[in-house]
Amino acid sequence: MKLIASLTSPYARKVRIVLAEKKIDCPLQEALPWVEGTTVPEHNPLGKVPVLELDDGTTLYDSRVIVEYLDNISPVSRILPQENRPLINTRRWEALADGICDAMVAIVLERRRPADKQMPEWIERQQGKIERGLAALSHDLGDRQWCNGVSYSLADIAVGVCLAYLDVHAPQLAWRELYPNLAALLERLFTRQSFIDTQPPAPAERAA
Ligand SMILES: N[C@@H](CCC(=O)N[C@@H](CS)C(=O)NCC(=O)O)C(=O)O
Repeated sequence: MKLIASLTSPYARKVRIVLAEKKIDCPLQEALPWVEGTTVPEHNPLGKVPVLELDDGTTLYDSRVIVEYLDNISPVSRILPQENRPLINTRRWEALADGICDAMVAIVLERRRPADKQMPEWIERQQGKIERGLAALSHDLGDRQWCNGVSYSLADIAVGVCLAYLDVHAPQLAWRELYPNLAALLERLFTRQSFIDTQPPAPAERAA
């Protein structure tokens, strides 16, 4: 089994954290989806990372499918609840956190276009998703220690990865002042080795 991923993708980071939490050994093959001649479409017709290649050559995508697969191949540190209601609740957190990342990625890509081709209304639309998404995350977390209330789960991993991604690409967003409960959650998450070990490379070292 190997993980095909970039070190900067928040979706790939979610998978890398799950691998670490579940103590699954899985080599990483670095692949950059945006560079000329990228090999990512050979593994995923959508041309996106992460992709998990199984020993029989089967490829799994996207990150949500991969994390479910990983949680089921090892009983160590289950990150998905077994019962339907808490499971769906966890998936809902993940959908929201991933959706905020989608909006941030869309802004990053738009800003890479020549200045005269960028669409401010498109960027504003994505910013609205991020702002409303953060407000919903904070509201739903309330004063609980973990997103699901009782224990650490995939919901916390997805939210933590999302907040850390915003820190890299939208440092001007004062989300910590607006939502101290999210700030406290991220601080708690960064005491975990899985979050520390999967930090993206500093901007100067970024390939893409
Ligand atoms: N929903 C997908 C999103 C994956 C995704 O958008 N990955 C980005 C990197 S952050 C990518 O590979 N984009 C290349 C493209 O869209 O062509 C997942 O969770 O895996």
